This record gives sequence, C-alpha cells and structure tokens, in this order.
Amino acid sequence: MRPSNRKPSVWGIVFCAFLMFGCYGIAWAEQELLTNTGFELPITDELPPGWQKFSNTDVTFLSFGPESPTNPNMVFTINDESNSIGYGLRSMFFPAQPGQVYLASVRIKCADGGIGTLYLDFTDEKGARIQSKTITSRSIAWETVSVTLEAPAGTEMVSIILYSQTVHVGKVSFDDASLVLVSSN
Ligand SMILES: [Ca+2]
Repeated sequence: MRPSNRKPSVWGIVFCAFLMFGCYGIAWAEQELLTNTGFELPITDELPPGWQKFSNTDVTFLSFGPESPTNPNMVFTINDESNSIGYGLRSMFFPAQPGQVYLASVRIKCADGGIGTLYLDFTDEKGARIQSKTITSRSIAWETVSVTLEAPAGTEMVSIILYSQTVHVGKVSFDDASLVLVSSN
C-alpha cells in the first residue's frame, strides 16, 4: 500500500462542504407539514392523497390534471359555475398549539372571472373554526400568495383550505401549497 500522504482533492473538499452545508440547510429549513403539496400523486377515492373535501363541496366541480396539453405538471382546479355555492379542498389537520405562528402559501391562477382564496385555519379538536386568515387572488398568471397567523387560545389543529367562494364564478387553479410552523412562543 502507498503511504497515505495524498492531499484531499479539491472535489473532495467541495463534496464535504456540500454535505455540511446541506445538513445545516435541512436543520434550518422550516418543516413542510403538507404531503402532496403539488398534486402530483395519483388520485385515490376521488381526491388527491393528503387532501379532503372542504365542508359539503361537490367534488364533481373539482378537477386534477396537467397544467396544459404541453405541461405535465399537475394542478388542482375548481370549476365554480355557481354564484350561490362554494367549493374547496382542505389539507389534513395537524396538531397545533396557541402561540405558534404558521405560514401558509399556494400558487393561484384564475380564468373566466374566477377568484381563488387561501385560508389558514385554526380549529378546535372537532375541526370547528376558532380563527382563520385569508388571502385572495384574481391573477390570470400564476401568483404566489401567503398568509401568516398566530394560533389563538383554544387552538388544537391547523389546516389550510383552497377555495372558490360562494359568490364567485369561474375557474381557479392551485399548485405548490405549503404549511409550515415558523415560530413557537
Ligand atoms: Ca403540481
């Protein structure tokens, strides 16, 4: 065997630095709570894994498919044809505590007059709303919207809702949803 007097290669150093930086990056990153954030997983039981219908939404007005004939990226679309019925998807519920601050975001793209709404929703143990915060978009190009809110007293769970409100008519597409805990008091 040759004596081990070789100096580490530049690429070795770069690789080690990459590993170290990568580990720090993971430690720093806020943990994504949602699964199937981009609606890429195959539909099971009418809905994408990681999502449930909101309230009494008629799922026949929800669709999941490629962004366009030439873009296979999957998106979630609400085809809202009613000015008296709202439709939406809710994420799963996640345990939350009063004082925790959450950040929710999603990309929204509207068509045919549609308006999209993102809810950050704090609920009790039965899923009843305690407090929520919303943001809407009527952008016809993809737009990222986000909301931040501190969980109020009584909070047991946090979730997000992607919604087309009761009075709105049109199409709304959603993609790349996110829900993260940003701080705990
Ligand atoms: Ca997607």
